[in-house]
Amino acid sequence: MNLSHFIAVYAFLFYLSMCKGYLTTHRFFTRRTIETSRCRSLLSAGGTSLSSSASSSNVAKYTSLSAPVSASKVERKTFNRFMQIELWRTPELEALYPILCSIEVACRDINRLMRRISTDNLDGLHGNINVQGEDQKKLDVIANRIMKNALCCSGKISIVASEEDERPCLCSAVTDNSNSAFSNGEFAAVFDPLDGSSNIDSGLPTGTIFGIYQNPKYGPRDPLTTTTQKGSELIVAGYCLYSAACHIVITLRTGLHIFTLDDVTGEFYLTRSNVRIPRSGPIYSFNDANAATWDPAVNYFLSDLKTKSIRNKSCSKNPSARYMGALVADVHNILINGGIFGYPGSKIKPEGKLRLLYEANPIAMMIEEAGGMASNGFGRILDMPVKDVHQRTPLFVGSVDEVSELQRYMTFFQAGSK
Ligand code: FBP
Repeated sequence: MNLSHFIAVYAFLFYLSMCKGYLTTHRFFTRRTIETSRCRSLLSAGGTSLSSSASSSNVAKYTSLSAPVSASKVERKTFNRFMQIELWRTPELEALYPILCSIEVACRDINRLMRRISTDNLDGLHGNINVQGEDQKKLDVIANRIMKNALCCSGKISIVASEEDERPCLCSAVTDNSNSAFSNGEFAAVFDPLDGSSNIDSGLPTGTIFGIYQNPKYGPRDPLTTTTQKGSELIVAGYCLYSAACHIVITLRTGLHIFTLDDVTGEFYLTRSNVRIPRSGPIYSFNDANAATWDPAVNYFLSDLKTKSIRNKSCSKNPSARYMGALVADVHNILINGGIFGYPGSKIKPEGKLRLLYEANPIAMMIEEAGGMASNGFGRILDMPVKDVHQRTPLFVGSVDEVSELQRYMTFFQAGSK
């Protein structure tokens, strides 16, 4: 091979690589232009203008709505698929699957209604007073019906206890069907169908809280005994948050997992698994308006927290108050960012406002599963005996550093007052 041949071959190879480089860049820019124009048409449909800085990140995000299925979408696990695998791993809990599916369907239905409150005239009062002495909202009643039907029709639940009902009831009564499938279920469910009812009419976050117990193997299977088991007996606990996004947060005692509703596909997808709450965090969530009626220990704790004289090494951020008036929303914020939520007892109501069975217990189980702590100020919520379905308890829940500090203040000042 002489020099001219060598130069000719080299020139040809160089030409080839230039062609390849051009094609790739050309293909890249063409796709970017297509995506950007598709995104612009999507957003202009939504009447929003794109600032140049926002465009790149949003484009990628928005285009996922209508672009052909990208690799990541294929891998997303749906709630059902995740639960199938989870229960395959714990065969003794396999019977839970229809219950979990019915909870997912019920939460999706309630979420759909939450988004139609004003358009479908679902706001306002229903006209009844519930067992708590509260005016029932229309959606309290509807959500209660949706949850009861969904759980009882799973065929695995025999007894349900709801915040909105005076007494726990048999599923055969709920479904008005004496078919044994509705009374032989081996599980019982407790739930608050719509938590944060005071937020409904203003469209602020609300939620549904639920807990599942195994029916006692021996002894009477009467609704009261079955549903008034200690929180430590819960086998499933979860809540669904109806807010900017709709999340189901759930544990089967195998880690705490978050599923988010994709409004386009209508599916709940796993978005966070084995969630861990920060050991300490900046958020404190208390309804300060009641401070004058609280145990002084709570006020000392909060003032030291605010003045940073309680500062845990594991959190350098400044303390920050957040209170949304819905237990689910406030606890979800604490779960993600760390800190403490508290609804203390007061001089008028030493047992506080929140209900042990279907609010405090499920929340406590989830927070403990995420590495946090749940206390009534002096001890573990999950160890509290349940004497009555609508029994109330002071609740302090969140990061270990803050809740254990609160408990230390309560014990110290209580000891001091004796
Ligand atoms: P319900 O709405 O289910 O009755 O729940 C009680 C609740 O709304 C909690 O969600 C919330 O943490 C608390 O009461 C708010 O109470 P307050 O308005 O007294 O701060």
